[in-house]
Amino acid sequence: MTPRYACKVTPKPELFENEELSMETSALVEDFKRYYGVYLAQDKGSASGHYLFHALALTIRDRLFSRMKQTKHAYAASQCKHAYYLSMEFLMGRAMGNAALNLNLNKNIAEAMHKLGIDFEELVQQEHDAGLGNGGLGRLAACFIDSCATLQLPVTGYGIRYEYGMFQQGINNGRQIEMPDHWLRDGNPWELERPEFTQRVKFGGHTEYQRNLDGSLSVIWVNTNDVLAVPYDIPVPGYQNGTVNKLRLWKSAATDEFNLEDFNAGSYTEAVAAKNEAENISMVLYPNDASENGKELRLRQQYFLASASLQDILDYWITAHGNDFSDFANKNCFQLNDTHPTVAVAELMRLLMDEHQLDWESAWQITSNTMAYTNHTLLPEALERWPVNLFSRLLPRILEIIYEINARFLSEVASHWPGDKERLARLSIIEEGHQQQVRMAHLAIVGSFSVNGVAALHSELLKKGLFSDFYALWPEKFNNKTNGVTQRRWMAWCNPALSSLISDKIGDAWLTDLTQLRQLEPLATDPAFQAQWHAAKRANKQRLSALVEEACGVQFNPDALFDIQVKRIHEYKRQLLNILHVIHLYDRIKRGDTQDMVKRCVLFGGKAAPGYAMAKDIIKLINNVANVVNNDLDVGDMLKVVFLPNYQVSAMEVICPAADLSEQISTAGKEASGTGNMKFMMNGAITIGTLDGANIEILEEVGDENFFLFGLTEQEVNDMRHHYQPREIIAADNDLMRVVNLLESGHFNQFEPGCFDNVINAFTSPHDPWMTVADFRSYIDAQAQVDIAYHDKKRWLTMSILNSANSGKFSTDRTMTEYNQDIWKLPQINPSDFASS
Ligand code: B1N
Repeated sequence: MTPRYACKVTPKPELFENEELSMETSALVEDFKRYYGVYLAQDKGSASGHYLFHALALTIRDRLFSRMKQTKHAYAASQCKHAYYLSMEFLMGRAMGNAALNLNLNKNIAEAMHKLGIDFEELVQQEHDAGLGNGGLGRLAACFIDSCATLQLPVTGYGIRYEYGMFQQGINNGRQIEMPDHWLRDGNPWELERPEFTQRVKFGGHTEYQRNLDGSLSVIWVNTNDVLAVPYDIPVPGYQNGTVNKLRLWKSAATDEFNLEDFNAGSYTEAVAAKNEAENISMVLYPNDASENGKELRLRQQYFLASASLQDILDYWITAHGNDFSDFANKNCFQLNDTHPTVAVAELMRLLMDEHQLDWESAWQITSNTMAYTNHTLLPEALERWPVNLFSRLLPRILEIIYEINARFLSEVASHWPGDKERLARLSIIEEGHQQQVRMAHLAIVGSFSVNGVAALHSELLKKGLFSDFYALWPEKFNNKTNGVTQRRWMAWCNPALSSLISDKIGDAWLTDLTQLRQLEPLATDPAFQAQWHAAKRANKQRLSALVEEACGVQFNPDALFDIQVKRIHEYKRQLLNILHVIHLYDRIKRGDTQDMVKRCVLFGGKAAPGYAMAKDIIKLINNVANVVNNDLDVGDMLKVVFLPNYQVSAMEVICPAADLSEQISTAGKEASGTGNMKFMMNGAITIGTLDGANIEILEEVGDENFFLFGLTEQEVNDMRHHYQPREIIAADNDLMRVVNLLESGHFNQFEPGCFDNVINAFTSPHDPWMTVADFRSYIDAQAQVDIAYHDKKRWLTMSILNSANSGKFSTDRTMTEYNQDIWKLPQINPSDFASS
């Protein structure tokens, strides 16, 4: 079994002094009993946490759905503009605690459960994470819709209801093993199936011209293999404001039309088996983060999401406006979460032209004024391209439309840069070559009125590099929207100790206006406040220690420095640099050179894409180093190292409140933004980091005396590339030489000789794109500064408080406000203003 992670909400004891229950608490008790005893047919003797969890979830769900209905009525009554967040991933994590907090039922529920002799904290841990995402991009989508609901913005999320989410990670002999995540096995109490809104999505077939009654020609897409898309709605509650928005996830299903030919030929079972192909579409999340998923099934998933969502939105429009689309672009906006749903550009054209008889110009006006594209990566391996022949087989009508979009676009390019053939080739949506490809990012930019990156540096690099030709053509489309995270989940819910301390001092306005935390600044050096801050942090460190002990069998000393790197395992994120530092510390301890060294507990966590061999080798290396270090008597508790298996949202809820040091050490220019960096900062961890992604903005907010900066800049990285000689750097640096010698001598793999050769060859090669060795010295020096700072408890606490105090910018409330002001332009709608009698 993979471990489950606890996240505690400790109700204050004074809650229970009054035996008299409030109306709300009594209602919760009654509803719970009814669900448990009647609906789930359990009695007191039943010991299964499963039923207790479900009874409480259903109790909470009633309250969510009634508000969701009111919110929907308010949006309809106001006839306001609406935005749709189209994303292949929504990494929601657990819902119960968040719902309790946002409905302001935390106290009542704890009270009601206490009355029934149930521990709310334990119940919360029964919930399986909804892991419908890989990492940052999917979790960002979840934080976005949380903030939109809190800001009372009419925004709906559209995604896929994968049967299997992100795989569960186990560790066997230091190596990652993957296990299926059948998260729906025990049922999902938070969703509501809406079969009446089922859509049909076409695949395959071919196109034909058809002459209309008026003599004009139109295109029909025929002989298709259709798949049904059945929606499931999940409530997205705002923070104590009556708004509950909706996340609509599509499940694929076969049509009832059996292949009659097969059936008549006696192949009944074969005909039924064909259903599999349809049902496969929403079966599994592709587990690749920031790298391409060039499989046919993936393109099917993308089109399935785009087509079902757009048809759903058009149906809703037609119910109110008939076939009049003149106001459609003023009332709708689609935000594309990376290129993954970008086929929506062509699909909206198809629906408007082929299904609703608009001409090209009108359809293009609508499409290019409603689509907005967010780019999340500069890594070339993550840029989506689909072979033209795959497109023509799977989506022939869509390919025709893409060709036409491209032809019209290229003629615009030709008149802008007459005679510039190379630029034409560079900009084209179709990449020529031995196999033609559709460049999805180009389709997204051409089809959208807004293109944004996710941190200041990233957005600048898009304009300067990857998209410079597009920027020259349409500078007005480009903008930056620095990412954020929701402080409701990432402070209030997961760090009650720190949150109640903060609220005691400055009130609780920070829950919806994170810049309020700045009021903590004057308290940063206050000894009494520091003592309370330290106590909260220490309690959180104990909570994490218990988890580490249970999952890894290693004891973390809560007074040691907690040094943490949790994120997907990827070479550009440089977990390798971190483990080289660990080996360096180990080497120093073995040499007796422990002057100024602090006790450290180093925690790694994260999943490697199943096909990414180097990332998996890095996991193995971390585990082997951990094994040697943790079992060396000379090391004692000076240094402990663990790889915590199965890192996921609910694990981060325990990890980030306990961190002292946040490792954000990617090669400059490679991490688009990062969002874990923000969760750590909010919870009072200090960052050791490079000038990359949102680190730069974190540094700007907190000041360089409260941040451990190291490493080459993006410019320096690119300059050094041409004359990079890691072996020379190693030879000139004694500490690094000793680390590399330890690795090459097989010290960490005595029973598996050679198993780290690939890793060693990669980082010592002059072609290492991640330049790990180039940043070693400056990283080690910055880590030595960390030790000096941690020795000085008062200084460290000041830094910690100032990090939290200056994290206000990194709330998704700010991010969403900017998306809304610059891109969506939605009104705020308060459902209570539209309450119907
Ligand atoms: O998106 C996050 C950023 O904070 C991270 O820096 C960035 O790496 C991440 C293909 C991706 N970029 N691209 C992906 C995910 C899944 C997939 O199939 C690419 N994820 C990011 C939020 O902006």
